Amino acid sequence: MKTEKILIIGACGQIGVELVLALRKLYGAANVVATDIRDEHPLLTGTGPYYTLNAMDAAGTHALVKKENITQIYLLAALLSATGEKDPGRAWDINMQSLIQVLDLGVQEKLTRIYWPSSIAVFGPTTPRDNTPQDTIVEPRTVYGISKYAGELWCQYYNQRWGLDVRSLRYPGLISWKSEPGGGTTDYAVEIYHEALKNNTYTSFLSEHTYLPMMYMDDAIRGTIELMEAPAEQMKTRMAYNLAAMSFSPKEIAAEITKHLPDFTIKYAPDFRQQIADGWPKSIDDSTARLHWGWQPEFTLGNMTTDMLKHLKEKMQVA
Ligand code: AKB
Repeated sequence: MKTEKILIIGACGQIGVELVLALRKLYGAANVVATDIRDEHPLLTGTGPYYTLNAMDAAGTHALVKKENITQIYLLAALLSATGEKDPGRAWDINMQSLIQVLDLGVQEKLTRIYWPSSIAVFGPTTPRDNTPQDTIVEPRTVYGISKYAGELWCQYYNQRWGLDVRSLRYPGLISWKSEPGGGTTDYAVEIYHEALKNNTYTSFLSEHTYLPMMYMDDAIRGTIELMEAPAEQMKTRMAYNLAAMSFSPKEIAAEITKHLPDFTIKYAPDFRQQIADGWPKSIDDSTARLHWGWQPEFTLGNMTTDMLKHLKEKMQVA
């Protein structure tokens, strides 16, 4: 068993739940301390230590780091793209303040490693949209994207100035069946599976040909852990790494679902999230992550859809 004591902030979100469970398998249940402002997620109950913690509470976070002898932090708490546009000031405060507090704690308490997620939202309408390179024009147009890009620069700054080992990935839209997303522009690609099984129809809030980069949660969790376990000398950038697996449109995911549920139908009613999606890449070039630390995705739209429907059927007790 590995010898780190890990604190997860934002453990009850879409990524947090699965990351906590995966890290507890690797590091031992007692060595992964889960926290969130919300009540404990039912899938975490009984699997290891849990505390209620507001990511904005610097003193509370510091006290917990001391009490639990924490050596690494994964900061996952954030407001995502769609929620962020409804209250930009709050999104900026939450996303930035929580990060800078954790980076300061990292320096003060000499933490061995910090993980903070970035996103494809750092890119904007002036970025090349096909196979978006690791280093390119970056002019985000959402407050979420601005906070993610500023956050990447802060991570790089703390690494260069204080040698803090902070690592980050630009996640695409993440698709999962265990825990649900909330407040993102890519959330349609999770909702569609639930609605297909419940009602055999789905109304997409993005138009039929809106291509976005996406990834199955299994790949995202494995990629995150592989990044965090890679030797420091392999981290040749301290901005976040582009990470990719697949790209598809609402029409294409619907066609894939129809292979399993032939009567499934889709309608389109684009809302304010269309404009956000239109400013993001259609596909991502992740060759730098592949080269530096060996990233390789495993899931495609086809095997992800088979897996999603199988697990959701069991979870939702659909025949
Ligand atoms: C969102 O849609 O806001 C997120 C993201 C791409 O970071 N899923």
